[in-house]
Amino acid sequence: MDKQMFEALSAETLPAKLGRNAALKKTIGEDPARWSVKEVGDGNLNLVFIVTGDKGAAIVKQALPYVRLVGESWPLPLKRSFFEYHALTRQAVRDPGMVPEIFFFDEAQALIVMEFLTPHVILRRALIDGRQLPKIGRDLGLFAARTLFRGSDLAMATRDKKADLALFADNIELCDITENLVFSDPYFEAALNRHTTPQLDPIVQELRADRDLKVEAQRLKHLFSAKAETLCHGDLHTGSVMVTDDETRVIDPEFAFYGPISFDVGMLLANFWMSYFSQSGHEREAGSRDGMRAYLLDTLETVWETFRAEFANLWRTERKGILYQASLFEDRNDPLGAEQALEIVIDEIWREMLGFAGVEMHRRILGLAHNADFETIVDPDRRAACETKALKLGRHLAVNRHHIHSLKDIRALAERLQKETSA
Ligand code: SR1
Ligand code: MG
Repeated sequence: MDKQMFEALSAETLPAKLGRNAALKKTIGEDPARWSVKEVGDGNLNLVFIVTGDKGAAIVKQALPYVRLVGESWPLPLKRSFFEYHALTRQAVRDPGMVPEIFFFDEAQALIVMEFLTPHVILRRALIDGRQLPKIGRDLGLFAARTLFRGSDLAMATRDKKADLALFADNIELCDITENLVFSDPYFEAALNRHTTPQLDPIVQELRADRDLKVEAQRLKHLFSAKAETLCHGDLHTGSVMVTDDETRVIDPEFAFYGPISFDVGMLLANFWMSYFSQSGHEREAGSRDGMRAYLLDTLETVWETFRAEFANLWRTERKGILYQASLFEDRNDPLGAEQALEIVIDEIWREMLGFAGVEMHRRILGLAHNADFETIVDPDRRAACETKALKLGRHLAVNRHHIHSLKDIRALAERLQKETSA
């Protein structure tokens, strides 16, 4: 392909345009005339092709110069592909085996050729179908702890951290999307907002008039924009995870940026809580998804407990970066000092994580980018009843996060909300 001029691929043009690509030929077969190509992108931004040949298959992911969900009226730079590539290479080192293998990257064409994960499915789809995946809680907890600890000032030397911070600082437009879509738009009449109407109108009014909530949302936005403590995935929801019963893989880190350790964890847990409240919109008869609901709450507890335990393990074994040097604690025969600091750091992550989870639940129901958990509930009354419960829990998490001490307490509230019959 022409190295300079960006050209968007199509299923028809791909074999001719990439027919001489060595990585693709090696993976799927030498003869492009025998390749079959299917465009499968169902995300908000990019083209995704499955290319199959005599030898196998690969994914070709290409960024478009605009937001696919909205169209050409919302331009978006191609460089997000560069950040996705660099985030994937770092995650592959920090938690081996958890992200797809990259075969080829072309910056000018904003194109990544990567491993085709099969028979994996998107975790969000599996949860909508009521599937209970046994490994995801532990795998995702480990992934979050390893990538977030190892990408932070706790593990990195100052030169490496600053260089990486500078590299990812240019992911401006995608951070701008999150700053607006997650932390501000849901709380006023932003042009692209939508919600289930008229059913949610009263609660939407209430949330937009909620001063405490708006202040908390802005404090969280402040953390997002100013607390550059680690390389975050940036969009870690259940649509960014692919699963089988035995394997978990994390995809799509194009929103990668240096931000709070708590951000990815909060986003992820929010998506399990939303799945929890959406289950009654998918069950054939009342109560038939009780087991699934319990599984989701158990799983999010496993994510958090695994994250916390692995973070503590890395704190004790890999804390060689800028912060909380061993020379102040362990090396001076004061390991308890390091433990005291660990407790404070984890507590701060916990309180921030709850807030990020709260606003993520709001924006997926009130903003531009909704999620399939709720969107696939066809009956609007039923959908609104599920969404209302998630909005209430989101408000509680965002506003009361400094006074919530355990996931057990949140579980009790979620179960109580679930039992409420009316919207
Ligand atoms: C305009 S982009 C909307 C959303 O899609 C991505 O997956 C991110 O979650 C973003 O907020
Ligand atoms: Mg994505």
